[in-house]
Amino acid sequence: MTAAAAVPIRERAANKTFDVERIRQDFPILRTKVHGHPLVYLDNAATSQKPQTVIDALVRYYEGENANIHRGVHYLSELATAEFEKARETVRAFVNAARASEIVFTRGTTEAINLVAQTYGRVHVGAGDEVLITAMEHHSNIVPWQLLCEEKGAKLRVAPINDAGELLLEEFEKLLGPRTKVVAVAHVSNALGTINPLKQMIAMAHAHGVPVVVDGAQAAPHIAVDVQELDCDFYAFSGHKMYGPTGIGVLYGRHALLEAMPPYQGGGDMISSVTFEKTTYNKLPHKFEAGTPDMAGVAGLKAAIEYMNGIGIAKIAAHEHGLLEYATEVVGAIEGVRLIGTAREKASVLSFVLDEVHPHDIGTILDQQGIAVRTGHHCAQPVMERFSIPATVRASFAVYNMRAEVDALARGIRKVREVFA
Ligand code: 7TS
Repeated sequence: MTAAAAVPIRERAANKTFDVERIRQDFPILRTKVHGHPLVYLDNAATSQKPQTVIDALVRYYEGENANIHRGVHYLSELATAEFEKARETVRAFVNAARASEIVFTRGTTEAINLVAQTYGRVHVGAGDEVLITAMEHHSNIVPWQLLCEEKGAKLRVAPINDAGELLLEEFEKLLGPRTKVVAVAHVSNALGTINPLKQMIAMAHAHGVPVVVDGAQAAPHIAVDVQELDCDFYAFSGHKMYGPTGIGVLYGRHALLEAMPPYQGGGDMISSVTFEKTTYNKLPHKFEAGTPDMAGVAGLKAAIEYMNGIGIAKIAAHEHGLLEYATEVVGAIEGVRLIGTAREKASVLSFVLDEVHPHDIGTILDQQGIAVRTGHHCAQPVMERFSIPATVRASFAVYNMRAEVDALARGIRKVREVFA
């Protein structure tokens, strides 16, 4: 065996130089012209674009593999089932779960969190109990817990953040107590870009015997995730934010917890046997996958993970971090710009406000120059309230973005200032 062959493919790829122009060729949509300008797509936190290999995987699925899974004895059904379970193994390796049966396919992060709230939550949270979240959560990691707390007469507690958008870890720890039954926290904030000190938070929660649900929607596309190293109990993420198709996502759950939880939805595939008197449930993870799943979406998600692995998550993270630092510098230097979210540890997201100009007006003027950003509250209204602003402009980066696009953004913002001068 040669020395090169001894190095895993993923690491070999990570050692190659990073060629963003080459990567851009993989994404057909990046050739789009918007109002006569090349598209500058900086709305990746909302959803990322898809490489050709992911688009091809969807086509390949429908052209050559489509059949319902886990039920047929015929060729196509067996092929589709095998591909589906291979994809589960790809996801397992991506987050380094101990077992493939800990990987549950869902519609996305939102459904994954609701699943935990409605199963684990409904069993373990009672009247007077508490669910602890943070002040930087997306609505998807607030409302499912609010619904649970309302139903059970429990209380939602919120750990505060500082002016930089960093969690106050000591306050978080103080809020953990005998009544805390679940901690639910973002790995990376979608509105601020803050990377939370998850390992410490999880250790603190576990010291109180409390399981931790991680909303990984904004982390999985950008930084390496290792659920065993984090020691988290649940980890949720969405395919569409990490170069995969829409409509598919993942819930990782610790085996013993998933095993003890009641099912989420009832239907086909999640059962072992059904009589009118009694139903017994299927083994993990099928117990949580009622009905025909998004088989094409799963094939696309597998292709997306393979695409990311081909580049290497370390390379992706380093490239995006470089862009974020550069953008922080050039956008931050524009007169009138106030950055929202200046944590020391950040990923992908640059949120800002500009003088008295409403973010929607900024977004509209940027769009005229082909620049796609998100404006609004980013489904994190409590974050806006924390900073006493109605909305921000948010640029969020992906592997295919370039420094030239950051320059275009900065030019666009200066243009907005001229228009409103
Ligand atoms: N959690 C976080 C941190 C998110 O950023 C999002 C989506 C979700 C959960 C929900 O993910 P879904 O795939 O189930 O919808 N965030 C955004 C955003 O920032 N802009 O549009 C969607």
